[in-house]
Amino acid sequence: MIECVIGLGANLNNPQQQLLDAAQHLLGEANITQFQLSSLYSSTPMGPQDQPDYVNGVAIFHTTLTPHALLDLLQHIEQLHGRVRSQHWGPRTLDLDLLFYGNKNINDARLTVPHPGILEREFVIVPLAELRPNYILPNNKSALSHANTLNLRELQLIHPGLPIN
Ligand code: ROI
Repeated sequence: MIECVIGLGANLNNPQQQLLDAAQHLLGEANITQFQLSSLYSSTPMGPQDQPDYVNGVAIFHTTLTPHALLDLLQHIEQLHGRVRSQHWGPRTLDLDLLFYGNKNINDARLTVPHPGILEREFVIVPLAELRPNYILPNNKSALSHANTLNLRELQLIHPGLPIN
């Protein structure tokens, strides 16, 4: 069993519901246990500003899936929710990013883990710090101490977390 952290994001078609549906899907997977979902936060877009605000959260769970099998599952769930891969850094109905896979480092054509953008993304670090304040990040700081160094921009809690099982 490996403990994984994923980031969830959406900014189209009722984004909060997209995230809750994705969480329900993951929760129902036979190869996933101990699933926890953070609170959901609204956040202003990083990157191009001519798009709606995002809803973001983080999920932590245990899995027996390999990293690539988990990536396949995440992409399958994105497809089910009608993800349109249009422009780079553009709006999307559902984005599921594999942030951490245990303490493994992965670098290949499909996967970079830990996810390279994590430290700059308050919409990832704050929900992670909520679930695991002592989670050690790639800069060797805890999630909570790193969260306290970030500009929180417009991050706002909009939905409480689900202590699912
Ligand atoms: N901005 C925010 N706030 N949240 C995201 O999930 C997000 N995802 C993206 C880009 C376009 C980088 N901006 C984002 O892919």
